[in-house]
Amino acid sequence: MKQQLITMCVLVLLPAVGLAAPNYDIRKLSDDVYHYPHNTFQLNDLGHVVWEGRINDDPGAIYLFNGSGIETISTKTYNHNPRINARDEIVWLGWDEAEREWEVFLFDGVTVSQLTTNTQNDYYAQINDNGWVVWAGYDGNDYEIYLYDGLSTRPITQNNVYDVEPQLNNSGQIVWSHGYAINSEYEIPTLTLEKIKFRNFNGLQVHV
Ligand SMILES: [Ca+2]
Ligand SMILES: [Ca+2]
Repeated sequence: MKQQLITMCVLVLLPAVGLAAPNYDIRKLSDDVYHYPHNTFQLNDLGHVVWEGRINDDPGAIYLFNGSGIETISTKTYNHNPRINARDEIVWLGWDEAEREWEVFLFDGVTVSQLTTNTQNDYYAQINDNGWVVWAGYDGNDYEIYLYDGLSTRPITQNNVYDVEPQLNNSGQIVWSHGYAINSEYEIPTLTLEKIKFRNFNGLQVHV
């Protein structure tokens, strides 16, 4: 699949003077943003931006524009898909080279911690403004939804079908794609195909 580099910019709307047209301040943040396959950057309500940069030819470092400067949150290679909340807390996926699978990492504004330590893939990490994190993790049989509430992690699902693509809001509600049984004829060749197939089967479920 084609890989694409884009330039990361942030636009700030400045107060208009009199009847003059609004002024815009466009600031270039980076020209090495990794844009594959998608969701490699995000803007929060503070006007701060997180993105996934590159180390050599690999996707890698996680960067944060904090309104005045750029912070390097992680320089580990193969970091991916950072998400930021309104408190500048960030989650992303980091590649575990030893086990060759993805883990979930959290930056709480001060330090980086690892929310998963297993030998299976974890995907789709999302964070709300309370610092709660959800993701989908493979349990050796199928995917389940997990929630970290700032103190501990617990499974939200426990079944024999694929549960993926979780999102959560600031009330702690979670929505995710609830897929087909593991004995289905379908495999999971890529994440892109996975999304389409799941939605064509059983639609969405909401956990309140
Ligand atoms: Ca993992
Ligand atoms: Ca499941």
